Amino acid sequence: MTLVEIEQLLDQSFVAAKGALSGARNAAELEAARVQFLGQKGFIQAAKKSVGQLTVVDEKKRAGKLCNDRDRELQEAYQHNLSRIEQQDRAAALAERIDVTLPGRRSRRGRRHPLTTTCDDILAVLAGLGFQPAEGPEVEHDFYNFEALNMPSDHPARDMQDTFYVDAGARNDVVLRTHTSPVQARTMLASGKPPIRVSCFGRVYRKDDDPTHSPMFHQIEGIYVDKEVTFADLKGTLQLFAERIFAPGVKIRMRPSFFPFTEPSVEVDVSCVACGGIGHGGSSAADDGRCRICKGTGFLEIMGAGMVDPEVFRACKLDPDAVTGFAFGIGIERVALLRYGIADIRLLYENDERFLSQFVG
Ligand code: 2NL
Repeated sequence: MTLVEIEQLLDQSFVAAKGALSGARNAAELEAARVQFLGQKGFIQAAKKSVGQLTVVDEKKRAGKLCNDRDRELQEAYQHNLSRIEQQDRAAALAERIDVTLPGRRSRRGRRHPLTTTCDDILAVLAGLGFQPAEGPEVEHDFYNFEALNMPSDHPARDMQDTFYVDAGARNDVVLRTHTSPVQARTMLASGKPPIRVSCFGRVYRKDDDPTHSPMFHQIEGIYVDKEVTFADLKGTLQLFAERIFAPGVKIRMRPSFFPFTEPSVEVDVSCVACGGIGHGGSSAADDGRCRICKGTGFLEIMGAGMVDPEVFRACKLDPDAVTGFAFGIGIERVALLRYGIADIRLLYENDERFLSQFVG
């Protein structure tokens, strides 16, 4: 290269090099520019090599000085920008640092849903009486949901109006369980050997939808099967159950009723928790003086119960001449509404934080 060519090279590349070294926005960009322009393969090094090949001493001096001037200026631009980027990175790191002296953010504690609390409490009382908790499928066969429970195919409770049928291809005998009884039927069939004492809980489904009925609700059923289980055993069990769920001293009352799976069948009431069974006066009295919880009757219906029907034992492969048993079914929503004085069942399903936060459970 001639002197003129070296000068041209230094002039042409200088502007781009200075722009890149001064304009790099971060450490990576700056390093790339340094390698490109100031590195071994950069134009400064190329120019310096050519200077060594010049033969005229005067030209060599001039070209050498120009090389060194350009080199120094670019090194300065590099150093200047490097300091700026380092400063910028330190500031960013500082901004991210955690101030351990700041007060912590309080995370709000969740609580159990009133239905969960009610269900857990009922299961705990039943466990204390020897009932083992059991669960089963919510999508059930007609056999376990109806047939095994003495509800043959022409039984009105199977009516399309009450039961959700599941589209199961060729089969037309798959339902959403309408009660938790199929779990007991399965338990009897699986165990085959009394004593059997289980509590079955979970979601059940019926084609109901109005202010007091939801198409999905929760049930707990209990069954006790053994030699010589009597109606007196049922009564004693339910008396103890009511006292533990509501309060010591509550009375229970049985009224004749009908269920396909029990004979005899009863409806079970407890004395009203609001008026103490009197039916009027006190803090629960409405304008007409009658208790607004029990509507003046002094009692609240909480469950259905009865002695297991012999036909149920037969369907579940137990000998009705050898064993007897009692069973009962509780609607959990109804008990929760009574316990907490909740007026509308829909509040239990809306998950409104303002409602749920009132329950300590
Ligand atoms: C109600 C009535 C009841 C049963 C459920 C039952 C289960 C088997 C055999 C016999 Cl496997 N009975 N369950 C018995 C009587 C009443 O529930 O109104 N529940 C909310």
